[in-house]
Amino acid sequence: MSNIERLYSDRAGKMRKSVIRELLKVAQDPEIISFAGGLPNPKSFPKDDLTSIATDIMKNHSAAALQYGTTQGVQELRKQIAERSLKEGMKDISEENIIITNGSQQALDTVGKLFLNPGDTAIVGLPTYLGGINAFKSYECYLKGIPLDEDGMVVDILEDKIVELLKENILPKFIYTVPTFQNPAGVVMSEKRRKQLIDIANEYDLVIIEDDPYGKLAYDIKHIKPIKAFDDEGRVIYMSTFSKILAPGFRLAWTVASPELTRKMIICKQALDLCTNTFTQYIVNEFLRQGSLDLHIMKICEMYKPKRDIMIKSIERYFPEGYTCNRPKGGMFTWVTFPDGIDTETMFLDAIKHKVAYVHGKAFYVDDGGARSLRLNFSYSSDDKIEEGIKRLGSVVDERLKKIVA
Ligand code: PMP
Ligand code: G9A
Repeated sequence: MSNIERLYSDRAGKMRKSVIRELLKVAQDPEIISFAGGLPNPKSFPKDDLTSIATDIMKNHSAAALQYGTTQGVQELRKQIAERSLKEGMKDISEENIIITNGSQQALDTVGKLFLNPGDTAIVGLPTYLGGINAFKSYECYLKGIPLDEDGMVVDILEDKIVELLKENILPKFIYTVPTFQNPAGVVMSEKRRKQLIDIANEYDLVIIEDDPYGKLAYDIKHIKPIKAFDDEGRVIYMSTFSKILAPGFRLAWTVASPELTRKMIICKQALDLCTNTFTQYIVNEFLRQGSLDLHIMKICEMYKPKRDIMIKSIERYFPEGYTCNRPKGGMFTWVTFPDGIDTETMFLDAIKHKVAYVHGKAFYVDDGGARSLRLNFSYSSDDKIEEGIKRLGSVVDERLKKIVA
């Protein structure tokens, strides 16, 4: 009889399964209306444009596009991303500051690999993206949470936390934040707080990981400057992705960082995959070169904004009183919190019986928070399914509340 488990690393024992990835299996049942995964709407994929670009690349550039590439990524694509980063206010950026990664998820893992020893501490906003938690936790670190309010991470509490940790001789390795249309809470960090965050990182000589997949999905506000735009000391690692603005199946994202950090991250990435998918880099490079991305993003926003509105209206119509819910100004998610007595994790089983899915709030916490909350994605489902799904969920909540009172 084999007992291979005894050979596993300590790290393997500490890894957590992604609740979202598990839910994707549940959501494959066509009868279930899924508000769970942060999936783009498949109708948004520009498949005709991508088909003609892919065909042309196969015909005319296959020797390079089907070959291994450099770890850092296709130079032309990095150049185009650098130009876009400059337009967003980031300073002194060229293709040398950019790495193309296999999704931002890989960038998160790379950051963990670069900074975290077993037993180290990093700081995250709470609630936060659970794929970030899982990536960092796999490096056997401790994560300390800082609460969010409607203006993003509460930086005063952050500073107190840093001081407290330093007094205990604990040096937090980095601060992880999703500042714009946050996953899961949908909030935007104010510009004032972005600047304060940079001041704090400068004062205590720390690194900030700015994870920004949703910044371009803006419905009610425009021109939000990334934190990286205020970074004069090269201590922000910015990351964004083509997953939410083009196609997650391409697995293409990028980091923007100082040359020194970029060099280090390239070495970390080499052991993971040698290089990012070359073929999809060629496709996206051409899509950008044709000037199609910004128009495409506008179309996505036109598709998602009404979905957000339908979801919020349906919540107001079908959820029993006592909940709080934000009206996100962009992104893909809204965050709902119910009165005491509701546990969204156990309620999930009832929801599945009623053929509707969400992600329970605890999944986005590193402490015992989030039990009364849940995250709802509004980009994936069709407009009529959004209303129907919220109606189903409303009756699930109603039944639960009645049981509590009884
Ligand atoms: N960060 C955040 C905040 C996300 O929401 C996601 C995907 N949902 C990712 C990173 C990973 O994105 P990808 O790997 O598809 O680029
Ligand atoms: O499918 C994934 O794991 C990416 C989606 C992330 C999310 O739902 O937050």
